[in-house]
Formats: sequence, C-alpha cells, structure tokens
Amino acid sequence: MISMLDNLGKGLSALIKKLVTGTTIDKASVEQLLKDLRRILLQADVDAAMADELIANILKQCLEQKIPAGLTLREHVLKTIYDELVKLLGKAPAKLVDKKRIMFIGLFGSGKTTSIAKLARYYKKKGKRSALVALDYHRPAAPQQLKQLGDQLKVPVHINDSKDPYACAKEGLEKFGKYDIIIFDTAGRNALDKELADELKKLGEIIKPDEVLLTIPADLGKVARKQSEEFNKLVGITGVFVTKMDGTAKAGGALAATSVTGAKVKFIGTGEKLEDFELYNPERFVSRLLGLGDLQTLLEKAKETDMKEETIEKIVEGKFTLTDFYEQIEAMQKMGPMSKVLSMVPGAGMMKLPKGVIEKQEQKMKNYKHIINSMTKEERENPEMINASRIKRVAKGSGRPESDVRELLNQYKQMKKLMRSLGGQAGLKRGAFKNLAKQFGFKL
Ligand SMILES: Nc1nc2c(ncn2[C@@H]2O[C@H](COP(=O)(O)OP(=O)(O)OP(=O)(O)O)[C@@H](O)[C@H]2O)c(=O)[nH]1
Ligand SMILES: [Mg+2]
Repeated sequence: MISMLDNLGKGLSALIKKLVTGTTIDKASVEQLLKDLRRILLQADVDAAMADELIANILKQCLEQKIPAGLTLREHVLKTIYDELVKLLGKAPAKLVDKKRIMFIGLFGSGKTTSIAKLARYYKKKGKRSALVALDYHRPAAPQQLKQLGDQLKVPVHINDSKDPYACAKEGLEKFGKYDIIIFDTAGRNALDKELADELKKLGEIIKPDEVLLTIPADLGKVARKQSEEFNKLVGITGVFVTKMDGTAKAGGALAATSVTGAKVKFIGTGEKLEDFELYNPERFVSRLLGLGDLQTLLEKAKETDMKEETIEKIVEGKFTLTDFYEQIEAMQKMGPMSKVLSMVPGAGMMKLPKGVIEKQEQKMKNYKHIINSMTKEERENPEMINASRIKRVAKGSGRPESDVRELLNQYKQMKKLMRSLGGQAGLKRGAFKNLAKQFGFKL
C-alpha cells in the first residue's frame, strides 16, 4: 500500500525549498507558506486538528516573536517549524533506558519482535544483561521467532509450554528477577479488538511495566492516532519505537502517536537486521522528515546568534568592552571546532590556510579567556585603564607572558575601532561574527 504519507517528505522539502529560495517574506508570505505546510501535513494523513494546532503555534511564534539576530525571516520560520515538530516528537535523544520491565505493544507485523531483539542487542553492547519473555501465543510461530533471535544474541528467552501468556509473564518475572532488563513480547492483531485489549490489559497488570513501548511503522497513516489513543488507554504508553524508517521519510504516524499520547519517540528501526537501530535524535529525525540535509547547519547558525542583543547594541554603539569580547569568544567556542565554524561562513571554504593556523588560533582564544579571567571587573569594563603594572599582574595571574596580554589588548582595540567604524551599518549584526574571525587573522 502506498500511503498518502509518501508525500510528506517530498511535499515538505518543496516547501522548504520555497523558504530557502524565496526572496522577501512578509506576514502574507508566512501565512501562505503555512497554508502550504498545512496541505502537506494533511496529505501526509496528519490529523486536521493536529495540523491546525501546529500551524497556529508556528504562525504565532513567527509573527509575534522577534526574529533572532542573524537569522532571516525564512530561516526563522524554518527553525520554528523544526521546534514545533520536536515539541511533538520529543527533544533529547533517548538516554539508555534504565528500566527494568519493558513491555512492547503494537499491531500485527508492526515490528515488535524485531525491535525487541534490536533493543536487547543495544543493551548487551552497553553491558546490561537482558532477558526476553515470549507472550505471543496468538501467532503459532511467534515464540520460536523470539527464541531464535535470543539465541543469536545469546540472551535467554522464556516460553511457556502450555501457551499461557499470563502464566508466562509471571514465570518470566520470577526467572529473570536478577537480570538488569526484562523485555516482554506481546501478541499483535490486525486491529485492536476486544480480545487483544483484554489480553494486554491483564498482562499490564501482571507485568507492571516501567516502560511501555508502542511500535509504530513509519508508514502508518491516519489510523495511528486512533490506535495510539486506544493502546494508551489500555496500558499507558511511555515511548514510541518508530519502525521501518528505512527507505522512507514518513513519520506522520509517529507525529500522531506522540501528539495524542504525550509519549515521545525513543527508538528508530531502519531495517530488518538487528543493527538497523538508532536512538532517536530530533535533528536527524526532523531533517529526514523535512527532506532537508543541512538542518544541522541552520540549527548551529541559530545557536551562533545566541549572542546577547545587549552585546550587539553595545557593539553598534561602540561601547564594546572586554566582557563582550569574552562573550564572543565563548559563543564561538560553543559552536564547535573553528574549522567547522569557518566552513559555515560563506566563502571561507575557499580559503587556503597554512597547516596549524586554525589550531593556533583556537589556542590563542583559550589563552585570551584565561587572561580576561584574570582581570578585575573594572578592568574588563574599562580596558583603557590597564597600564604596565596591571599588565604584569594579569600576566602573572593568567600564567601567560606579558606579550600575550598586550596582544589581546591590541586585538581588542583594533576590533573596537573596526566595529565603531562599521557601527550602524546594515549587516553589522549578521557580520559581527565574521568580523571577529577576520580580526583573528582570517581573510574572509
Ligand atoms: N525494513 C524494515 N523492516 C522491519 C523493521 N522492523 C521490523 N521489520 C520487518 O517487519 C516484519 C514484521 O516484524 P516483526 O518484528 O515480526 O513484527 P511483530 O510486531 O512482532 O509482528 P507480530 O508478532 O506478527 O505481531 C518482519 O519482516 C521484520 O523483518 C524495520 O525497521 N525496517
Ligand atoms: Mg512478534
């Protein structure tokens, strides 16, 4: 079955293309773009009410909030779309779930048994001892399937010979009490009928799981919402395992499941093999969903603009102090290695830098921080007062030679001059960072 969700990735990437290549954007264009986004979400089988809520949030934020310095409106809209999607899907990559009893639930063929083996393999690599309990006595071959996977992983599997899932759950709890993790494989059905509902409810009461993972195939369409809601009522879902993400960028089902249950995506299955497993990572997941490769770059750029508005104002007014200088160095360091940072600066990729230059500059920045740290607050705010005797003291305090302190003060002075001369010019806010790089000897 080719789901309508097929359109999600394609549609979104067309929309993003619009965002990236369009020229000017005003309120009307934002609204138009969000109209497009709504259409894409609906085509992707996302529930209409949910799509509307998402759109309303994005619109509100795009129009009401100030665009962060350094981002264009287009980038701001894109970032906001990302943030809203992450709000639904979950933020942090799943930590190693230190849960003792994990129960997998999901419909027939959704990937429960395979995903259980993937998780057990993951735990094993982390040095955790896990054991599996076969509770699917609906499909005759199911316990044997789990057993085979367990054998492959050298992880014990408990099966009840009289095919009684309730007895089996109790036995498993007893038998594997000393293990770090016990994973329970429940039966699936074509639909969540009364029989399955009763079974899961009863099993939930026996197992008292610490974690209930719902497996949702990435291409599950509109039904995902209703299904997740029903499963959630029965046993209370704590996380979503999105399966079959390979070869598709669909995720409408996952969106619906997380939105309706509040449980977040924790794991991703990307193939039939046991190593085809990922911890959920919002950046990777959403960029896949949006069909956007360089989302990472954009997010880093957004972080880059974390520089305080206040600092920017000061720079523009020429009231730039060493405290601000320090903040800029910190902001740059937060962005990662300088080589990576520079690769984001237009044109910088073309630069031919002699070997070791970047490393040297990075070390210099570190030293500058030590030096500034050895100054008094007064000195940082009024660097002009730093005379020869103060230089001596600061050098001693920071463990750097006096020449380094002088060099820093010199850099600062030049930078201040440069910034003052550029002050008020359009583009300074975006260029401040670039200027800093330039000031440190990079010809951009
Ligand atoms: N391509 C791909 N196939 C997967 C993935 N996860 C599971 N499968 C396949 O999906 C099919 C069903 O997987 P199972 O793990 O048996 O699903 P289940 O939910 O346990 O099914 P029942 O026990 O019948 O309810 C198998 O052929 C798996 O190989 C995945 O991430 N990607
Ligand atoms: Mg199974």
